[in-house]
Parts: sequence; C-alpha cells; structure tokens
Amino acid sequence: MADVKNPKVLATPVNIIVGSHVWVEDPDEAWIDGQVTKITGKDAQIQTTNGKTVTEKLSKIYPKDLEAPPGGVDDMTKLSYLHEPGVLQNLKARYELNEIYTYTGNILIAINPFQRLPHIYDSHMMQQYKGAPFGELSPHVFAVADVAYRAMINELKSNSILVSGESGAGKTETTKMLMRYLAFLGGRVATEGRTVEQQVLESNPVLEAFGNAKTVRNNNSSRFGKFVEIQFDKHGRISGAAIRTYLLERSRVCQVSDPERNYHCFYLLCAAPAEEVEKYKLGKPQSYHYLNQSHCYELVGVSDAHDYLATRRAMDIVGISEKEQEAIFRVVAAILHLGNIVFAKGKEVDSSVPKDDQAKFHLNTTAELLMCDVKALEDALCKRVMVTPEEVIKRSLDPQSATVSRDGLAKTLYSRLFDWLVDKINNSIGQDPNSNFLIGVLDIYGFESFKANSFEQFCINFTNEKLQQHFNQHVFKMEQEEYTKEKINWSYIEFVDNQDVLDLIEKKPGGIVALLDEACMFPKSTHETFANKLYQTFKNHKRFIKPKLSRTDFTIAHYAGDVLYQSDQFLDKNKDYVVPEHQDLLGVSKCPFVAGLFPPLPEETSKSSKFSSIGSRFKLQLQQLMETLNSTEPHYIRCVKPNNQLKPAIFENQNIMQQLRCGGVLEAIRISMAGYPTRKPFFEFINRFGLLCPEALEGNYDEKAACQKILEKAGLEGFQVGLTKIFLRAGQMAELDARRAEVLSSAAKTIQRRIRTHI
Ligand code: AOV
Ligand code: MG
Repeated sequence: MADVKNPKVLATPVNIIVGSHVWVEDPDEAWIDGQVTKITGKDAQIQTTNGKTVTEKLSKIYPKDLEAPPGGVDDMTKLSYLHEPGVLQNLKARYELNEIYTYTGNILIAINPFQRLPHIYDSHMMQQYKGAPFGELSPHVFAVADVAYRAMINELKSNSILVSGESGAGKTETTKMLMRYLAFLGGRVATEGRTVEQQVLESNPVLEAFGNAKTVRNNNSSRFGKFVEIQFDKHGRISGAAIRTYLLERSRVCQVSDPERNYHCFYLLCAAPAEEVEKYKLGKPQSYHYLNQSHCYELVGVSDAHDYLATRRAMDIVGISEKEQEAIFRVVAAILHLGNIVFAKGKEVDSSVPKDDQAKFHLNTTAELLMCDVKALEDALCKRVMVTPEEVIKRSLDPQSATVSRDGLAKTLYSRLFDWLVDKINNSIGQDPNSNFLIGVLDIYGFESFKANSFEQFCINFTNEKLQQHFNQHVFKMEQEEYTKEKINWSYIEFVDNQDVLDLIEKKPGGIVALLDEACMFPKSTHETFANKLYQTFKNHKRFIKPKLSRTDFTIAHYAGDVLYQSDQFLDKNKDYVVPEHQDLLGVSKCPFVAGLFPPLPEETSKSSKFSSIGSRFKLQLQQLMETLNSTEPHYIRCVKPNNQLKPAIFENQNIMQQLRCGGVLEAIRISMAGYPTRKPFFEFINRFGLLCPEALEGNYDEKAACQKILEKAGLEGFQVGLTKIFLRAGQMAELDARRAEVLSSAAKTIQRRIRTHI
C-alpha cells in the first residue's frame, strides 16, 4: 500500500539543473511553479512565480512540462510528466475553461461546476455521444454511460458505473445524468403511459424528498447510499430496474443543528396546499421541535410548495397510489406531532405525563394520524413492560427516558417509511426475470473524516475501503491488459492493497464489527469495555492506533488518512432495536399502511434475542454489493468538489489535492507509475526525440527499430517497446527532454558562433 499522504510516491528521478522549470510544494497553493536558481548538494533553491525564494530537497521537486498545452489535456495519461503537480495544473487549466471533465485513462474526473453549464446535457449532446468511440469527443458522463452500454450489448456482459466523491462533489447529479442518458439509449420512442425508464427517472425525486436534506456541505445531501440496477432485454431496451439503498441516517429525524435541515419531506408537507396542511393539523416548520432545533427553514432558490407538488407527481409516476400517498404524508405529519409531545414528571416517582395541553394536543393528533389508541400511545411512550419470572409489571419512565422512547419511535417510523418507499418503487417498476444483463449505477457516500466521527463514519469509511480495494484491483488489471495488448513484459510490477484495513474491520471472528456485536450482546458492556477490548486485541495492528490521551477513542489508519473515532455511541447505534411496546402499538394500527410498517416478528426473535446488528447487516449488504460489482465490468467516475463555499469558478488547490488522494486518483496514477506511466506512439516519439540520434532516421527506416536506437543511444534502461508504442518508466521522459534541451542549446550556440565568425 502506498503512503498516499506522502507525495514522494510519485517522485520522478530527473536531471534538474540550474535554470530548470519545476514545481515545488507550497503551503497555500499545494504546488507552485518556479525556476531553480542554485543547487547545493541535495538541495535546490527555487524562485517561485508567487515571488518567494524557497529551498527544497531535489527529491521533492518535480519538472514542469514547458510544452504542456495551456488549455490542458483531456486525458492525464497524455501528460508527458505524470506527477501530482502536473495533474493538479491540468485540472485547473481545464476548469478555468469550464471543461469540468477529464479522463485518467478510463477513469472520469468530474469537477463540480456549481452552475448550470449551457447545453452540455441537452438532447443534442446525448445524440452526439451516442455510439461515438470513447475519447473521440470531449470527456463526458455520457461517454462513460455510452461505453458501458456498448460493452453490455457487444460483450453481453453486465457493467457498472461507480460514482464517488465527498459530500457535495456532484455524485447524485452525475448519477441522474447517467440514468437520463441510459434511458435515452434504452428507452422506447413515444410509448404511451408510464414507461419503465420514466419510472426509473422519477424514482429520484421521490427518494430525494425522503432521503435528502440540507447539510453544511450540500444543500441537497443524500443521507443514504444507492445502487440502481437497470435491466435490459436482448434488444438493449430497459426492461426493469431495482434500487438498493444503504444505511439511511436515522438520527437526523430527531436531531438537527444550524445551519442544517431535517429531511426535505417535512418542509414540503408544511408548504402543501392549505386543505392538506389543515387535515394534518400542521403549522409552520418553526412550530416543530424536530425542525426548530435549527433555524434554517428555507433553501435559496427552492420552493417547498412547488417541490411538494412535484414529489406528488413523481409518486404518481412511480406507481404509488393516491391512498398510499395520503398515508405516507399522514405518517410524516404524525412524526412532527410526535416530536412535540413534551413530558413532565408524573405523580408517581420517576414517571412522566404529557407536560401541558399543547403536549396533549400533539399526543391526540399523533394517535389520530397513526390510527392507534391514544392511551396505548401514551403508555408505549411513558412505560416499559418488565417480564420477570414471577410476573409482568409495567415500569414508568422518567421524562428524560420517555423523550428517548419518543425519539426512538420517530426514528423507527421514519426509517420504515423510507424502506417501504424503496420496496414500493421496486415492485412497481418491476424486475425483468429474463434480463441477462444490467448496468448498475452506484451513488455512495465518500470517505469522511470530521472533528467527531462516530459509527456512521465508521460504516461509510468501511464502504470506501471496500470500494478502494475493488478500484485498485481493477486499475491494476487494466494496466496489465494494456501491457499484454502491446506484448510487453510486466511481470515485476507489484502493488500492495488495503486488505489489512479490511481485515481489521470485518474479519470474522475478531474484527471490529464482530467485537462490536459481541459487546452489544453482553448486557454489562459499556463503550469503555468495548474500547478496551479493541486496545487489547489490536495492540500490534499497523492500522489501529490507541490515542495517548483517550480511554475510549480509537484511530484507524485508512487508505485515505487517519480517522479518529469516538466509541461512545457505537453500541447504541449498532443495535437495530425496536421497543416491543412500539411494535405492539403500531402493529395493530387501524391504518393498514401503518400496521404494514410493523409486521409481526417471527416467534423466536420476539422472545429471545431482540438484538440485530446494524454493523453486521451492513457488512453483509456490502458483501453482496461487491459480489454484484465483481460480476460486472466497472467504470469509475470520481467527483471532486472544487471549494467549500459551493460557488462556481473557485478552484482550491489543497482541497482538491486531498480529494484526489482520497478518491484513489493518485493511487491509480501510482499504480501506473509502478509500471510504465508514459506511452508514446512510435511516430510521436520520433518527432520529439529523433534529434537525439539522427543516424537512426536515415533512409527508409523502421519506426520501431529507430525508437529502440534512440533510447539505447540515450543510455536508458528498463523501458519497453510495444507493438505500436514506447513504454517509458517514471522519469525517463524528463531525462530525454533534458537531453533534447542540451542538444538544442548546443546547436543554438554553434549557430551563434558561426554567425559571429561570419560577421
Ligand atoms: P453529492 O451527491 O456528491 O453530495 P450533489 O450531486 O448533490 O452532490 O451535488 C451538489 C450540488 O452541486 C447540486 O445540488 C448542484 O447544485 C451542484 N452540481 C453538481 N453537479 C453539477 C453539474 N454537473 N452541473 C451543475 N451543478 C452541479 V452527498 O449526496 O452530500 O455526498 O451525501
Ligand atoms: Mg448525493
């Protein structure tokens, strides 16, 4: 495994001399260009273009390609010098021209423009990309979807497109473009009624209304992961689809803080036409505890009233009936009322009752909307049934515990509602049992490292480790295929993957997920005992670090960097626990929709262990996802967020560099560096370097032999000559350029001398 934090992995050993144009690290700009003014031993002094004079080790500076086109190149592998600063410079030059897409071989890098760029997604554009050979037109999401579709048709093999990037980088927008383009390719022209492709597309606004929210990082942040499988029939037409979702963020339902919002659907409903708002006895979002913990209610440029109607229309199209829609929004309204049931101390010790008339009003309304008995609802919130060998007793909860119980019910209701929507959409679109191949599109959360990291970040980063391994293996395989195609020897290329981190997390028995389950099942566990167990078990693990000053935190050295996790809520969050009182209450709701969200538990689980582990279930889901992905031909899109202000035309070097590291773009480049990063077709190579060995180009020369002669004369070793291209090791291109510069300058001097002697 490469040390991705250390840019040296992309080091190119080159001949740097006084006067060389180079890149040097800069605290503000990540990389800045300049010219070497002095070399002392292993150090170089550089005059930078931002006016500084810096001294840096020779091994830490990189040559600047003076012949790089000012507008950049559309594929990183066309860069003569493949290194971090070169990659960054190239992206920047392109972004300035609104060229937001760039390839790195087969990987598409997409930098969020934060503005609608004219025409780049219209139907004329789709028409152009249809069937165009990859790389012929400018890089584009449509090109990736087109390649996937063609590959599926021609090779009769499933394909997948994996979209990744940090929050706000543009994954969901990219996914929607991909789906639109696939619907364009595989859709039926002018079919009557609701087509499968329309339903697939309209599932997006429905899922976004219930699964997206404004966060600090993105005004429309998806709070769940999504894998959409689009199935095709043998004529290449869309014949079915399946949507799988991962780990919806549950805590948001009861807990939001400035400047974030709860899930969009709550605000949409409050902005619904008056008769609906009245029917559900709703008021302004400001009146609800689940919403007013944050002071953000409206989104710039978004009309909740308009989006409410749009969501209802989308629900119609995906096949959710009028009656079901009514029930869905009734549950949404019930959750808002539920959150306003405030408790005060009751007459008995440690008991609680609704605090005042307001609280009672909300209690009554919640019961009405959920169509359950109001007394039973109150009991379910304020009491717990204790089963002892002798008797069954009802124990009261104090106001604080009753509040926890209330929030638990809200979270369960909401997550079941969300799962119901996903199931419904799947059933309504329908699966094609005869479909032999599919295109899967993955829109999943990117690597996260915040000030405070909990179980959610742990699961998210676990996902990213899995995908990173998949990515590395794929990039490595692609490299090998290119070498095999050109019939060159690649046997010594090695790379180490991140299996050790994956073992630490998921190994059975003994990985963190397994130890967490163990802790959850043992009644006396606390987060302290859990953390201690981790410290003992992974004392000598390279990827696990116990911070010196903490007794409960732990750090994992992920491929994308170290993340410090706080263990205190791991146990609670891992328990997928539905309070039996809540289950019993809503399982018998008079509303079949609500009762359907709480189907009776199978006999054995209801009696014995009520514990089911979110971590283990997630691990299993990931395993299944990886199996699916492994049976497909993958394509990668790496989304990049150019700035944290969410504004157009701001390109923050450091920020972007970090994302390229985390997204594995630099890792892909590193893998390529371990082999032969620079490839030049014979004729291009001869054009550029023929002057190093003019005798090789005499008469009717053979291109391949001429290239070989040029390279040998230059004294290079380790390069390979393929069938149509030269394959150079890292740094050799720069070495050749240095020779070329020498030849050119001595030729210039000779000419000057001749001119002088003539005069
Ligand atoms: P995400 O999916 O990667 O974040 P989104 O796809 O929601 O990010 O993009 C965030 C915002 O960036 C969108 O709401 C648009 O305003 C803008 N945007 C993204 N891509 C484009 C584009 N191609 N053209 C124009 N604007 C764009 V998260 O779901 O938070 O991880 O959990
Ligand atoms: Mg998203």
